[in-house]
Amino acid sequence: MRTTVGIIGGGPAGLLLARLLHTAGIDCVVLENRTRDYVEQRQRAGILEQGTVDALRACGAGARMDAEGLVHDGIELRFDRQSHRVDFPAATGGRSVMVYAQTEVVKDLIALQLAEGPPLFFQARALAVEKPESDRPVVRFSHGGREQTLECDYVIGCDGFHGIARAAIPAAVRRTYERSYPYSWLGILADVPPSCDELIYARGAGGFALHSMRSPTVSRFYLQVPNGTDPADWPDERIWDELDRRFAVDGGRRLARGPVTAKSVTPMRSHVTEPMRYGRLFLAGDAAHIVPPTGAKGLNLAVSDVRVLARAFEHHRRTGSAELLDGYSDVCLRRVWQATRFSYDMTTMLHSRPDDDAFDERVHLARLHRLAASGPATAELAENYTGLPLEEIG
Ligand code: RFL
Ligand code: PHB
Repeated sequence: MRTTVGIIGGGPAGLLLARLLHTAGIDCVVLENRTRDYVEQRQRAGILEQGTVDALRACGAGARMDAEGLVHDGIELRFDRQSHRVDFPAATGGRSVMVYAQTEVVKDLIALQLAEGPPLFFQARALAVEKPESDRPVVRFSHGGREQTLECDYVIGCDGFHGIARAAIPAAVRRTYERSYPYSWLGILADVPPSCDELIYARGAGGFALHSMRSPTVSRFYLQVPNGTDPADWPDERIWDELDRRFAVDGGRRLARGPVTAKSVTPMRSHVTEPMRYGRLFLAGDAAHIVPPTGAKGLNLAVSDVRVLARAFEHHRRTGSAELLDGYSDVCLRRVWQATRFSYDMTTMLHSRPDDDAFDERVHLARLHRLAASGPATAELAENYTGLPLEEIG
């Protein structure tokens, strides 16, 4: 098989890139390891930045998002048994976010791609990227029980944190920066209307908790738990009791409870690989970087990477200049490090480390009080949460 751009991975990064290239008239092929059903059901992100929303609309994937997504103009911070609202439009000159699940974004992009192209193969597992430094890199993959090759002008690794593309950058060139955190998130989905209008991020007794939502009838919750936690140790009643404890505010009400339909534990990690390009191999999304989910940045970073990349391919096709392709890694990494810093700050401020003492606790609370009380501190959170504009990262 032969194509211009070979894309490994049919998650949000790979699917959106394929759509953007297709609308720019550049041919590509997507290889996805899993089945369509698996990819569409994988529970992950829920918050789309303004720029992500705009990009989905612009490429024709915004109709259901606009009909079913929930526009949110703020979040609530809870600590010290009190709640404080962060008003996004007031702090950012009008920006907001959209609550629309990653599962739905992926369904919309897959439906478009199967209807209009370019080719998308499920259960096609990339095995290796060969000759990335040459003009004709090759992806070796297995599909339909046999090994095949995809010859490309360019290869894009959109294959997530556990993919194979990153390893094709020689170790002598590749640098990684990592931080793991001494806690994980227990995430649940529940068939119950949300007990709030906006997301609640809480630093409560016993640690962090987050109240999010998927729709007017489905709620999503996360609880900080120790690393290595087995979800089986958290029966539903224990989860609801702990959520009530962590969200408790003076004069507040208990959460509405309902059937828990999914339960899983996610470790927290920061990881950045540099550079994001080697020869004709480019990395995008989780293949190049992971952030802890506290800042809701992972999916949005994947989207901004592929927007930058699609623009560079389109510019190359129109002008013959490789200037934007050459700048891809530097442009993306500036944004990636801003999101890494923001996610790190949100995570450390809102979680309790097992070794925190009373001094640490007071410092974390002081940071939160400052955030709630100061215009510039609030604006800093709001600008990062709603998403820094693509062009304005220095
Ligand atoms: P994905 O989604 O991991 O997709 C990679 C795809 O590549 C496939 N693949 C291969 N295909 C072929 N050959 C191979 N050898 C392959 N190896 C892998 C995989 O099957 C998969 O389909 O990466 P992508 O596209 O870069 O997208 C990144 C996002 O999925 C991720 O950053 C977010 O989910 C992170 N995240 C959040 N991001 C946000 O922006 N807002 C949020 O509110 C948010 N909440 C979250 C999150 C992630 C979470 N978890 C579970 C880590 C909440 C959680 C709990
Ligand atoms: C989610 O709804 O899954 C979600 C929302 C906000 C986050 C992380 C996850 O920061």
